[in-house]
Amino acid sequence: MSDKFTWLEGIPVLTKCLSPKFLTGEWRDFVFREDDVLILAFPKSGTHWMMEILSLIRTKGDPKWIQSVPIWDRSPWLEAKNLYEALEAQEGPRLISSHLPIQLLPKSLFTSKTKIIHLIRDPRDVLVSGYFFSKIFSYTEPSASLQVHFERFLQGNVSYGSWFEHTRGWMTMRGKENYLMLSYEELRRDTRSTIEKICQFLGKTLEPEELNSVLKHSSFQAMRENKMSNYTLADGVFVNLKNGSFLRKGISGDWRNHLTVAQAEAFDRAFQEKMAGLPPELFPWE
Ligand code: PPS
Repeated sequence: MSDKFTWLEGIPVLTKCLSPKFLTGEWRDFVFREDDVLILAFPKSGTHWMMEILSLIRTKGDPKWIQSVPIWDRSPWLEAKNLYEALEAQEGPRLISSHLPIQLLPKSLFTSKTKIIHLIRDPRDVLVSGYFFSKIFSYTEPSASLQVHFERFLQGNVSYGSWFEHTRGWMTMRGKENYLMLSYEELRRDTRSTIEKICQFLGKTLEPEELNSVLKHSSFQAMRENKMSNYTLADGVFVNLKNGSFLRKGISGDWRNHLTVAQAEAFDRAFQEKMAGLPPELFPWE
């Protein structure tokens, strides 16, 4: 792991992406509010999809907001440069995004009623998505090969550390009233019901045509075409889109097209070992 990373309590996070407040320790004083909604996901788990859905639920399906304001301003990253400062100044209700592991969240989160939506995804798809993302991301070197990326992922030597520890950590929140765990897989399988579940958790009601509009404007195709969400605004700065798309494939199970049988078996063994003791039904993929 290169010096492009800052180690926050043992977790590697890209220095260029971090708010200076994370370097000085001031992040610990960030105050969560009870009307905040926090989207929490390990990188490449569908965070932006959830950001788009929550933006659209907020506007009752009206696409004006998502088509005029960049996604990172609608749901700023807690840990990111500039956005942290913007969040502190923002009037509520705020949508906040983060990839941080639970131990790096400001303590105020755990005494507030902030609603937390934790999105998980089959880690094999997270790994593959992250490998392709490394080819378009300007702040890191592309992974030399999928095998190199595979090994780094299993060792937790990727941005935000170990998927396994990250997931186990956030899952300790299960059973708390203000915590909802969802999977990318259920969101793909039955987007409508999952959005209804989100609305129920947030205490929001949508009319049928409003729900239809949320579905329509948060679809993979719609997001790919929305320049406020597809990162074309950050092309040449944060990403190099000549090497691929930010919204790449948007499917479940793409790992089958990329991992060898030996890699898939090794992954399976690591998963069984690292996630031992957790109910298998928490992980709705095969
Ligand atoms: S990031 O950069 O870490 O915040 O990435 P993140 O947003 O968490 O995850 C990116 C993957 O989510 C897919 N995506 C979607 N899938 C289905 N439908 C919609 N609307 C959607 N929006 C984003 C995106 O394509 C990345 O997955 P891959 O497998 O690479 O396509």
